[in-house]
Amino acid sequence: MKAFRSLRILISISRTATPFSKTHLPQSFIRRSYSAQANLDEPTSVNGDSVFDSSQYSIEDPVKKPKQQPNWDKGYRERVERELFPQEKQSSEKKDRSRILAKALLEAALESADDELGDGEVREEDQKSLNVGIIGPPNAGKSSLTNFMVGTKVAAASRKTNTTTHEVLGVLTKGDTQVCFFDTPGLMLKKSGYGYTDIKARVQNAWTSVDLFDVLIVMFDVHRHLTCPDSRVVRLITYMGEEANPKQKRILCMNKVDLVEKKKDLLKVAEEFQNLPAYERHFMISGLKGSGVKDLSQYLIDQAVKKPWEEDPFTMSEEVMKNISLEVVRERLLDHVHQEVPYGVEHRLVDWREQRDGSLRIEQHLITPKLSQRKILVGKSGSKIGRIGIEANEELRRIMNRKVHLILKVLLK
Ligand SMILES: Nc1nc2c(ncn2[C@@H]2O[C@H](COP(=O)(O)OP(=O)(O)OP(=O)(O)O)[C@@H](O)[C@H]2O)c(=O)[nH]1
Ligand SMILES: [Mg+2]
Repeated sequence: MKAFRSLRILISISRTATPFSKTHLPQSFIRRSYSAQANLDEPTSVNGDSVFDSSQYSIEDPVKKPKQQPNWDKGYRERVERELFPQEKQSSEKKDRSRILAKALLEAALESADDELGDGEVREEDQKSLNVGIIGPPNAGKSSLTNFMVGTKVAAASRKTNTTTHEVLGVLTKGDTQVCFFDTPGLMLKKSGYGYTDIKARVQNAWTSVDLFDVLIVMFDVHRHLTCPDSRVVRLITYMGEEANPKQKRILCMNKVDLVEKKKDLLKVAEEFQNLPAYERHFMISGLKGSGVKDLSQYLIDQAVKKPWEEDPFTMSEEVMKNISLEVVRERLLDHVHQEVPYGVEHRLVDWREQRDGSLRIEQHLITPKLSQRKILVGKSGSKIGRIGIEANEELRRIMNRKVHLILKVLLK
């Protein structure tokens, strides 16, 4: 595990005196963990309907991945490049030509070209990094922004609240700079300053190490705030903006501006939060549609300091990919299964294996506490879990740019 993440886990485990520390659950329990084997002490029964197995469906294969290429779908990245760095894209062809020429000249000048850097590679001493945490109330759009910035889906986003259940990492690498985004579960504060009981453990996890981020984005849904102001949200924003932290820059992001019809209403909200000393900047953005995100990403890139990158810019780590596989299925689960059912499901990754033909075998178990919930999740003759499986499988194939054999089993606790 990388240094920053390891440090955060250590700190979150060792801290017990935070405002949210009533629960003494070790933080490592709250983090998503992966087991290589199914937990066999589960008294579960499986029938044919409750299993989705993608090998029984014909799902189109992604284009074969050429060697030395990123292991995700480049289409997503290209869209981000277009949205966030448009001029650079336009002149890239010209740049390519000059790069080829410069490279040829350099090669001629150097006796040995052994230490030459490949395209996109940056010497460790020239690398810049920034760790950015995104916090805010449920449904503010934290995960949507993370996905947009990163250029691929790393976190589930849904109109339902409490979609994100644990911290998710997304990485943007541009030139010599790498920005690591940490998307967190929605935070809520009661008048007492404590988190709500049901989500306390998650809130605690997100808060214990909030100070470690170089930049903290506090985000809220400005459209919702204009239509029905929520005192809990105001409390959170105010609380986070009251005291400046000399080691951390905090910025306020008013999200979902695309939904606000009268743009002058945005000024009202900006005025409402203008006298909070801890916020260095305010941004009005649409994390879903991308407006304002270019300025935000440029601001973040400018904050980066000389520090070696923690993540490989070309290859998603297995840890990140495993997490994406769970997030993609969770998003589909929230799309297709309603009310409280998806929230009670225990979701486990039980097998992750590269097959000889280069494809990936992913097996996940969805464990429900009640038989009735299991039936809902399975659907008539397996129709619901089948739908979830097909959609998730298609998306995983696109994201991972390879054939994925997805198996979902719905089990009873
Ligand atoms: N119109 C619009 N919708 C948005 C925007 N950002 C997010 N959404 C939608 O808002 C809903 C919630 O988005 P998420 O990204 O899941 O929000 P979140 O803050 O991560 O939510 P939790 O994980 O539950 O805390 C989804 O339906 C998104 O599509 C935006 O800028 N504009
Ligand atoms: Mg989320």
